[in-house]
Amino acid sequence: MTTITNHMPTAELQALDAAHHMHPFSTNASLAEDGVRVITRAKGAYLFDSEGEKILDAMAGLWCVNIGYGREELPEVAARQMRELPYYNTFFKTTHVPGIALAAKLAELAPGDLNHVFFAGGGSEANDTNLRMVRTYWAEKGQPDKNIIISRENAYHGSTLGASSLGGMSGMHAQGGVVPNIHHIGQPNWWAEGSNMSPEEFGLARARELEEAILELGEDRVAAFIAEPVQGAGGVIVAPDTYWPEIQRICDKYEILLIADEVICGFGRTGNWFGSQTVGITPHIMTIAKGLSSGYAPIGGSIVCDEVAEVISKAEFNHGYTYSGHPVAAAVALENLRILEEENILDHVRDVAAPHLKKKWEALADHPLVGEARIVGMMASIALTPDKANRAKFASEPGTIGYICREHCFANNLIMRHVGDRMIISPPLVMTPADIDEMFVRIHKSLDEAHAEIIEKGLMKAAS
Ligand code: PXG
Repeated sequence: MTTITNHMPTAELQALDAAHHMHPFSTNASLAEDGVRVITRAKGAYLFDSEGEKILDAMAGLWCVNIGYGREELPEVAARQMRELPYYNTFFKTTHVPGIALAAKLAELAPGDLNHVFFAGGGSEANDTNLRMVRTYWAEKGQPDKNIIISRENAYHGSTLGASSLGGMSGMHAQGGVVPNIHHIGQPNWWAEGSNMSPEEFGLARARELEEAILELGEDRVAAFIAEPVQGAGGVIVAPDTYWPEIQRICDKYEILLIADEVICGFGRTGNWFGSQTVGITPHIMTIAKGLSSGYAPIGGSIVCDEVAEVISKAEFNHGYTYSGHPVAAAVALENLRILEEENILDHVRDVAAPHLKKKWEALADHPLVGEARIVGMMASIALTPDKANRAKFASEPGTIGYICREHCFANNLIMRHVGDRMIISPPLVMTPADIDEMFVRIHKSLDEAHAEIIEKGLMKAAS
């Protein structure tokens, strides 16, 4: 492999970055002070930085590099497609072969009658599509007032104004406002919010908030419910077992469209092609992105069921992106799906990687800093706590302890993220047991060091 090594010294790159590059979800002034890490290349589950450090990427980039870094087939396909047809649109009575082939392949992989694909550049755009699509669906059926979408607090559905309005991140709502007619119910986060209910009771109670909201808002006003099968960016929140069957019952009873946001859960992350299959739901629309191309090219979309697609097909749908179904991104995604399928990577997840990870992950609950340890397939979280018997929160500002822990991970060349005081991972699906063992060496070291620092600073204190 040829490697670009003749880049500028790290300090110069950092200075240029600080001067000109605005980073997402960051306080850019303090980033500029601290200096960013410059990632220069990657292979398998490992990143390399401009200082030559080798870093274990337990987040698969941003939950997306499912097949791992450095697969030669994808750049080859991309180069071939760029030479043949680098770009054309699908707007005006035209189409192209990669777009056709990818839509057909997704219809084959998706469960039930999810047979139609509307492409987007990523997950946020796809959720904006969904917002317009479900409202258009009910308007076409003569119910234009059936336009409220119910979502959940602490959900993440993307960063555009539409997608972030669907999401339940209050910090995002505060910057730039929200799209009207979106209503939020509570999230099924038993550890943080279950008070003295059992997980099963709490799962039912949180699902029934959907029914209560529908009854309060009016059945004739609610168009759809959107949710991630497992909340990702919210902290890998795994709902209690009672939750999803009740959600499905309520959507069926009140004829509410169910949108499963599969941007993280899709393409093997939970051990099935889609998280909906893992949690046992039948959505009308699935949002896809990330693992669709393993992050090698930006592409997302909505996979839509026969009924919704048929109704939409009768109207002119005034919606689309320049890069909807971009031929290079579509060709790369197809090649990624071929690798996932032909190399039986889902079997590897189910039979090898996820069971190995699960055994070790659940044992983390014995660590003095760790409360619950949750895992589904290859996405997992731990809740840090000063007092696990009482599921206590820390007295410090939320996120303080998680940040300390993350800094130790970073120093130990491990990318493990924090969301508040939860630590999360979502590693490449192709991790071997040896990679996983190496990851746990770094996790244990980081947790132990974080624990020592937290004690030393007098922060091992519960909120009153
Ligand atoms: N839905 C879900 C469930 C996501 O996780 C999106 C939609 C938006 O996709 P795009 O491709 O537009 O980014 C996402 C993206 C984090 C983090 O901090 C997570 C995402 C994006 C950025 C940061 O964990 N998920």
